[in-house]
Amino acid sequence: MDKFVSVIVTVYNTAEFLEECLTSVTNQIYQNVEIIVVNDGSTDGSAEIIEQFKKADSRCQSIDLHENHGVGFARNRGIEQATGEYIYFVDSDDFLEHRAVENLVQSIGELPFILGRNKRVSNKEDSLIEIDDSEIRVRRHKKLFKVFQNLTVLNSLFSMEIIREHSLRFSEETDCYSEMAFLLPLYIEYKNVYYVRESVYFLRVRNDPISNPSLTQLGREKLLTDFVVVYKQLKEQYKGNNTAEILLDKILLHLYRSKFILIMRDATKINSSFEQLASAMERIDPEQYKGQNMLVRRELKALSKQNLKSYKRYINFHHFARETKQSLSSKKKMYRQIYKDVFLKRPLKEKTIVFESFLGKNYADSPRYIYEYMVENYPEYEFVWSFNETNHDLPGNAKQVKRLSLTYYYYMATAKYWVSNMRQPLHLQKREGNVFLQTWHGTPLKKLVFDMNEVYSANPKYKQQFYEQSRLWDYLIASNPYSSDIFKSAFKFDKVMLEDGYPRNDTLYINNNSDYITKMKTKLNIPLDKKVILYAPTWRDDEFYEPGKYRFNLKFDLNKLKEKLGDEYVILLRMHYFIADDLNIEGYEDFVYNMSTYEDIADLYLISDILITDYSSVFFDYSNLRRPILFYTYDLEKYRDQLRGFYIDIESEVPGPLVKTTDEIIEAVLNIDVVTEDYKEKYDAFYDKICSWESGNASEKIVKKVFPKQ
Ligand code: C2G
Repeated sequence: MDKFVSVIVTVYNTAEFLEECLTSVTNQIYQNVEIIVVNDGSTDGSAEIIEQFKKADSRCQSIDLHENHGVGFARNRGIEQATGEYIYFVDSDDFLEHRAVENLVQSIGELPFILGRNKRVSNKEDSLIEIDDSEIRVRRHKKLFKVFQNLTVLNSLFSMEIIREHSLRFSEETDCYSEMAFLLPLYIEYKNVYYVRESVYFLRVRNDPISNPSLTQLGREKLLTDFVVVYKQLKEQYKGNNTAEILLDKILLHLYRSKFILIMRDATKINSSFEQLASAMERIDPEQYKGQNMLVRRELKALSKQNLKSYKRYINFHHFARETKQSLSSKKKMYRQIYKDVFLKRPLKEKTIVFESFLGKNYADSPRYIYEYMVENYPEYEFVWSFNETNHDLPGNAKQVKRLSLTYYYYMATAKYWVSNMRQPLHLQKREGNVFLQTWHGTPLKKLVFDMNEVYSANPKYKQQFYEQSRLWDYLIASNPYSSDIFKSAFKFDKVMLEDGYPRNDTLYINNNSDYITKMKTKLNIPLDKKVILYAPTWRDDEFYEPGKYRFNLKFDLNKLKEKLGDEYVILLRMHYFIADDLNIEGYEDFVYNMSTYEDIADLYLISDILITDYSSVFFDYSNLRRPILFYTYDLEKYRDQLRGFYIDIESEVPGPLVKTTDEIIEAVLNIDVVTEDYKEKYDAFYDKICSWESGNASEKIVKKVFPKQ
């Protein structure tokens, strides 16, 4: 076991992943390695991390390229410096299972190269796998082309002798597909390719392809451009070499069907991509596409003959046929198809507005107050509300449509205006003239989207999808300067920020009087002789049944609370709209009131004397009332340090005490006047920071900016 291995790690702006990557390399149980880290002109903190590893581990050395040249160039420099008998490549955003190299070295024997297993990971759990390597088996890949088409050199051990013999090098002209030049000679020469399942390499699926994409996330057009360069170059170089030409043609066909054809779905991109694709396709041997279906064969023929007109005819029909087939498979897909092919072609209704709050769950939040102002003052508009259940009680003559029904799609396609407090479904398209007023649903404490620094996420596409969805927003409401700054970075929002306060908070100024409060308490059957504590916590990212359905159980002792506070207070429980659990309050009916399904939390703010929350944005709004707030933060460390991260220092900046137990809650409530006095200064400062734009007429100001009158 004395084979000396050169591990080549190429780095370009991957500071957030690099430590995990290099740790996994230095911690390999196979120790007989040199680690050559090629810094390909990184401009983030990568260089410092590399230095730390060099200091800590004498096997680490680096090559500093000063300027970014691309991974092919960087790997070639690594090969030139390598002194090992074997080469092993690593990408600096990935990481290795600790036996990855060991299991390859053990298995390679006299083979010129051997492959391991690459596993994609998008969250921590994906990398927690059991590997049984009590018996390591070397297996032969049955389908040579299937391996080649992966076009990867990762988690493979290559003998240096073979690299020299075939002068294996990566292409340096392109960012993507530089591996083709390195791999092709091997696949021509060796018809048998072997692999070891027990060697595992983790390919990280990056969750922020907008701020820092990996090469494969650069987009299909970039992939096409680079592929065509490498393909043409290799076709020229291997002219007459039948095996090489077949492999190259197969790759082109494979990529056409899996990636490039999708570019051609977009009418605005066909013209520019056609030429590139055609210039590759005219070099393909028509024999190679005999196995394709008739429609694809026609497309390929049109491409190779540079006939754009007939290509467009075939490709449009191809996409139409595919979508129609899909649309027949479910009602949901059929609606989307009708939306796209029929409704979007109907004229835009200049005076129609679709409103939605909390994904159709409530008649609440800023869309509600904007609507109510418009019902009174803009009767010439047609109003539509999107709800999950169409039985809401609302003023005016709005049409209620069931979210994601055919009627919903009809209005989403034809209404000029959308007003919503959350993101819209990804498949909705914005058409010319359409105006989207995004109200958002809270001043942020918890870090949002692009400010979330998590390396793993529940949905690896979250950031990309958020980015796409938020590009459709024309107006965004920020209720205070603090939110305005955050939204610009967290959402990468650069259109019109409306800085007039929150429409949803107007009611806190208009209805903060005893008549309204008594009326509300009576309506909700809350005893008039009791003071009210509102408990409104947020949700936890890691406690869920399924996406969108979160768990919550009360973490305080209701018995104790009732015993100590029951004479003077009642408690209103208000769960976040993501919480699926139905809270059990049996036995506490005269003390605890479950208000989780009540439409609008603003009424609950108005009737309560004290708010207890945790990390929910509700306390920002509640502070408009200048009433006492307690922060029941029993899981602060976990929530702040592992799950989210905060924009403000919760321990020093919020306008109330952090309490961690039932006893501390009771203590604070019984001494609420003292708490109020103690926090007066902080509360005032907080109020100035958060509530200075609120005036009770945000709805009016915003409506006047967005909706033209007659
Ligand atoms: N909400 C509610 N009841 C709760 C919690 C929240 O009615 N128990 C409503 C409030 O209007 C609150 C909004 O939902 O402002 C957002 O809830 P948060 O708990 O702040 O959490 P989240 O939905 O993740 O939004 O910028 C704000 C963030 O996006 C937070």
